[in-house]
Amino acid sequence: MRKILHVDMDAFFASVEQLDHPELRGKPVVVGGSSDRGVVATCSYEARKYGIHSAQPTYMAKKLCPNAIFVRGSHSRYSEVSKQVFDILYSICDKVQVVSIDEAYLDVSDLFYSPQYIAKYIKKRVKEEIGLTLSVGISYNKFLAKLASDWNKPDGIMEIKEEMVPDILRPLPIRKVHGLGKKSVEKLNKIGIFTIDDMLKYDKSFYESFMGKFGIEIYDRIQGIDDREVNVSSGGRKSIGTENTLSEDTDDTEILKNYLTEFAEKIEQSLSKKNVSVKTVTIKLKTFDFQQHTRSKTLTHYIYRFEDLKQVAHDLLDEYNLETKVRLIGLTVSNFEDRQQEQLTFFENI
Ligand code: TTP
Ligand code: MG
Repeated sequence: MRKILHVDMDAFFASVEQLDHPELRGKPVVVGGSSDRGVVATCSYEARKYGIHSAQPTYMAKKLCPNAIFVRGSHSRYSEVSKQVFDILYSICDKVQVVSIDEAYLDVSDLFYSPQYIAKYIKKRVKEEIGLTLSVGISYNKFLAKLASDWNKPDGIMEIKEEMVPDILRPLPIRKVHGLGKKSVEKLNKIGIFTIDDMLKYDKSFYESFMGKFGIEIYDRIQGIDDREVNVSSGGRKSIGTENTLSEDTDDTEILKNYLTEFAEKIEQSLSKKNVSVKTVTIKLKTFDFQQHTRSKTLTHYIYRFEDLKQVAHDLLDEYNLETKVRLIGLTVSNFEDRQQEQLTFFENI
């Protein structure tokens, strides 16, 4: 039995806005076209209480909650945070399939730790290193894991075990069947099929004639069967990094260097797990006014040892003329190379 996690950020765009603009925290925030002709991309959980939701016309959202704060949002910022989240996932597990800007599947079958433990660990790291919450679904296939991540949102963990199927599936509305499009849902509704229980009354051939080959897959799915693999996203991971928002803005280089030292230690561990070296080291600083600055160095040789990573990071900070206070500091490495080569030389030297 496989162990699959589905990770999905909570109210993603809206949560990033609340992270970057503390005055929005605890408030109904709507991200999307703020003109009346626009639609809602997403909204904070505070706004959902009023009935606001994704894809709803903005004018309707305004009617439901006139006090809601409407923001246009910044896609490049969301991509940046998304990358940070996925970097954490990649540092935990090699089998990560990114499926959208805020969700991914992980196949953790081969990891030593239990899926519950890994789920808690992911949540803790994303909360501590980025400042956001997410929900994790755990099960033995992708369909059930995705269903589970939606179960206890926000900030939830839910596991669907084999013995819970089919009882947990039966009462669900058919729109919860991942893969059933809006049109199919409407068609099925028209002939009196509203829940998975209703769906189960028809056999495989019905779905085959209804939807073709995909119908067979859907038929399996409503019984909790889903053999789809977690496909490691193409290109895989291009960098490893870690960063921290400081508890207090500072321009003290000693404090900042301590952070870089700590990050270099973490990165050394990740590099060792993957058995790779790197050639490019980047430091990132976000100043108190949210301006982001990066400084990067590509070396002529590959490194992976803590001391080397730390040294390059400290040098980069020294070269950077720190004139303003910093609110966030990060360290990233990229340009990977397998360490195999080095090990060979090591053995040859014995
Ligand atoms: P979702 O994961 O569907 O929604 P969410 O993260 O905002 O809320 P939650 O998961 O807690 O229910 O989508 C992720 C992001 O994708 C979302 O923050 C904004 C964007 N999005 C749109 O722009 N338009 C849409 O119609 C939807 C559904 C999402
Ligand atoms: Mg989400």
